[in-house]
Amino acid sequence: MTFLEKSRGAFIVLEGCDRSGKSTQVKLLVNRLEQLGHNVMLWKFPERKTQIGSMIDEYLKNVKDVDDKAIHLLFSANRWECMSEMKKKLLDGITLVVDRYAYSGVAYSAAKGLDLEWCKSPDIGLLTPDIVFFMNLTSEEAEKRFGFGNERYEEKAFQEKVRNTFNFLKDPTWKVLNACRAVEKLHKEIESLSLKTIQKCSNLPLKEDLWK
Ligand code: Z5A
Ligand code: MG
Repeated sequence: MTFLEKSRGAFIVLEGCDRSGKSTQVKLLVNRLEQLGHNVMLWKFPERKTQIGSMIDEYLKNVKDVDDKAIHLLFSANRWECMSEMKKKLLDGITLVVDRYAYSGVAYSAAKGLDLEWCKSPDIGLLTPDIVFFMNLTSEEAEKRFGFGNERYEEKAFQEKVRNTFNFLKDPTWKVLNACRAVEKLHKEIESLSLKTIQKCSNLPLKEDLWK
């Protein structure tokens, strides 16, 4: 644990299946928090700009095939390589609003049939979010949103398996939101819970104990 001499930022994560509105809400939240004068930054996983991230990008765009276990470890390594920078920003008082995290890592790999505990293991000990918003979208509503794209995983049967794994991973600290509602309604709820979280955790130590 890292003990604090000044206020730290909050570590806020949005998770959910494809098309559930994560990126839409992450952007709205960051803009709103900036308007309110908070020090805030948007972060997204995978972080495609690093060397590991570019291998992941090629995999997702079907440019390259990678063994299921190897790509799982690359997604995890991509989070680990960002940890020290994220930690520094949080300790500098910057709130991070993060689009997908280790829960996506486990949900997509376990949906391929990999053992759930094995999938969790490389991410054990990452920073634990202060709050996870889970965007809960029915598969019918997901299909209405722009159809599925060209990236790997964007296929209905696979998405059902991902949904089931997310349900299995859910813990009582998650805020499960009905993602079928209007963008603005969801935004208001996320904003209000985020502001409470920022206040609540400002003097608490960072936790580096995910799944420990
Ligand atoms: N992946 C993995 O396997 N392992 C890992 O460790 C990690 C990720 C971190 C890339 O993700 C892939 O990587 C992903 C998981 C895997 N696999 N897939 N497929 P990505 O995050 O880069 O994917 P994306 O391109 O950002 O899409 P997305 O996340 O699926 O979408 P979203 O961010 O949840 O939704 P959105 O872009 O905000 O909205 C989708 C559409 O719906 C858009 O037209 C919006 O205008 C509309 N929308 C949004 N909200 C609403 C509401 N409330 N009502 C109606 N319409 C709405
Ligand atoms: Mg997105």
